[in-house]
Amino acid sequence: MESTPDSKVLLELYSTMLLIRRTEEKIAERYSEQEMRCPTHLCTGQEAVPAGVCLNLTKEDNVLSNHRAHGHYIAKGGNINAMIAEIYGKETGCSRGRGGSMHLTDLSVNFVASTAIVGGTIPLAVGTALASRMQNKKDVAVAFFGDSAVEGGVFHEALNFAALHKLPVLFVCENNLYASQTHIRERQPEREITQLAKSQGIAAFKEDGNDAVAVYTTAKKAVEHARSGNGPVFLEFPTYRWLEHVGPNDDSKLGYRSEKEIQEWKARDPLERLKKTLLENSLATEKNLKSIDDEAKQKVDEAFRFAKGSPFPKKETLHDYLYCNTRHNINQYPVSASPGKERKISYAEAVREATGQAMEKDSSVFVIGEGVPDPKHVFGTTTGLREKHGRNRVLDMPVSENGLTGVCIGAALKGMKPLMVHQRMDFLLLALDQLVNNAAKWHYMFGGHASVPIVIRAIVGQGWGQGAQHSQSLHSVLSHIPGLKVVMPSNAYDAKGLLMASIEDNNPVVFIEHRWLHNITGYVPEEPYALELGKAKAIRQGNDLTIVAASYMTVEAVKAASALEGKASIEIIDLRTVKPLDFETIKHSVEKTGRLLVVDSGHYSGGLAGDIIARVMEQSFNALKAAPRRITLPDLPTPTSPELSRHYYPSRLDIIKDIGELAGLPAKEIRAIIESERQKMPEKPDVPDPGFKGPF
Ligand SMILES: Cc1ncc(C[n+]2csc(CCOP(=O)(O)OP(=O)(O)O)c2C)c(N)n1
Ligand SMILES: [Mg+2]
Repeated sequence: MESTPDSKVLLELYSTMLLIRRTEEKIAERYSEQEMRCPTHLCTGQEAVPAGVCLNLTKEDNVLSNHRAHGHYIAKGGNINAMIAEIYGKETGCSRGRGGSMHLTDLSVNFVASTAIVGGTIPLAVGTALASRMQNKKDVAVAFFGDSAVEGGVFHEALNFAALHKLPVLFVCENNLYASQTHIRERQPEREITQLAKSQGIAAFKEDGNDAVAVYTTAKKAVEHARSGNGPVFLEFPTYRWLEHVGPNDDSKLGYRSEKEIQEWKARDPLERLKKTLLENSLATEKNLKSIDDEAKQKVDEAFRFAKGSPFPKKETLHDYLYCNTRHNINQYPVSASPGKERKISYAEAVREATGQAMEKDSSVFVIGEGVPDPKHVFGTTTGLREKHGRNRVLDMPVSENGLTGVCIGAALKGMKPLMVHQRMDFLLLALDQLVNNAAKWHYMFGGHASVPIVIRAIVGQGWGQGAQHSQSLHSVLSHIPGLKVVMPSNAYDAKGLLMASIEDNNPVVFIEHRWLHNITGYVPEEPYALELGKAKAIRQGNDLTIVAASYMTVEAVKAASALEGKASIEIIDLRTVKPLDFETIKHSVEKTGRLLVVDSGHYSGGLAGDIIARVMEQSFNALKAAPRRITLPDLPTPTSPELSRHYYPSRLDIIKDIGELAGLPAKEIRAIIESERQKMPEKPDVPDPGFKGPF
């Protein structure tokens, strides 16, 4: 039999639970006034779990939660005035009114975040634990989630990684039997949820979630286990929410759960149970408990007064907190500087050198990715890094793209700088949830309170039979997402400078490398340097026509322009970063030349090329001498047959043809130039550069 915690602990448990209860009651009471205008998931009936778990934590321990977060926030010591102000959408809210009830944060007590995507913060909690480990700290992390979260892949990915690295994490499942209005038996087979964790080698326990003392004592042992370096623990606490899934109302008439069931659970009210224990054991008097209640009510009243009296964010601040500032510590090369002439290395070597130098300069940088330390070293871009920087900073990765992106985000939130590597951009698609819902949103959604300095390298493996799932160039998809930066260097010099800048940047950056560029050499200074993100570069000056290109298509554009030397004066703008887009440089060039050809390695519809042309039409229409054109991939998945690929991938030949038509050059001459260029191209036309030696 467990020894009962002392009266101080029990009274603390009671006052936290009561504060949560009174807060939720007041929200419910005021909700219909329509002053709180965001979805609000109340936890009335479930108070024992947050109170019992969090009472075992230190201020430094990290807590992450889900949509039903008020209890966790309060129990971790979050500022209740700021929480209510957040629900009211006020500037004084904990996320400055940008997040609402589902996006609470209070970093002063390491309540890291709550979010609206089921399961979404579980890997982040694991990431904060990874950061603690890397920083030699003793903090534990807690992920609170509901019973439906165990149905999602990211849950299993997070548990797998936490178990693999024996990270100090508590996975706390509040099993209230329902996901919205759907009973657990409609969603899960008849087995214990704890089995899921046990099968991953994780210690797992189930305890009555309406018994605050049981929750407290179970969590206490779990926290000790994790803090002592014995790895993660999974806790399931069956409990019950009294009110509707979202909103302030009783929903007993909706029909998805019976009145009898609700009444049975209400009879097991965790507050009443603890009150009974306190009184029966003479640990408190009715008077003591009344004064705790009065204090809770006072705090809640004050929080509502504060929230109602606070101002809304000013409309001028709508655009604030999209990106956070970065102060670069390494040399900033002006974009116009000519690169060092002393040494030529390949694009892949430039990426490796940038990574190694960033790791030397900043001990918070670590590299993680499938195959990063394996003998192929992600095509030579990570060779030697593990030997130099060790296993703790150069990690191989389970094949869990979404979960591990979440882990990296969590680590980034706690001061680490993860560099994640995907051998194929297609695999990044599995991580869109974490990348788009979390990394991209975080700074804005939490009112600028936190940033996610994460770099994700994604290699585009076009050609050589890569096929539909090993070749996609999805920069347009990513560019659509506010909050991300998307970088696409075309040469070794830019690759090094832009990667170093990306690693220093405090925002999430996707760094896209075209596989065909990896073996191309260029002049690269040996010392560390950073090139400004968001700045395009005119890499060739001209007056007749502007080509806008990025990544590998810049190479093709240069070859086309060289073939037309003396026939047309062509300016080439290498975008280098496609989000944020340096439209000013494009505009300036097009207003000079009057003709525009955009050459893009993405698809035709909804793409970067169409976006650039639309902006030119909007802003520089009168300067145009001809309708702008674009060369893109067709709107088709990639075929593998070399014969089909030849017609699928555009090349310098297509560029020459379009330039000829746009600039009104004699068709016969253009045909002759195309023919002569065709002779120079490699035998297998889907392998465009002789330096390219196949995919591996
Ligand atoms: C990935 C995802 N799918 C669907 C939803 C819609 N949704 C919001 S809450 C919820 C149910 C959550 O149930 P549970 O995890 O058991 O937590 P509870 O609400 O019971 O506390 C669902 C499905 C979502 N937010 N995220
Ligand atoms: Mg539930």
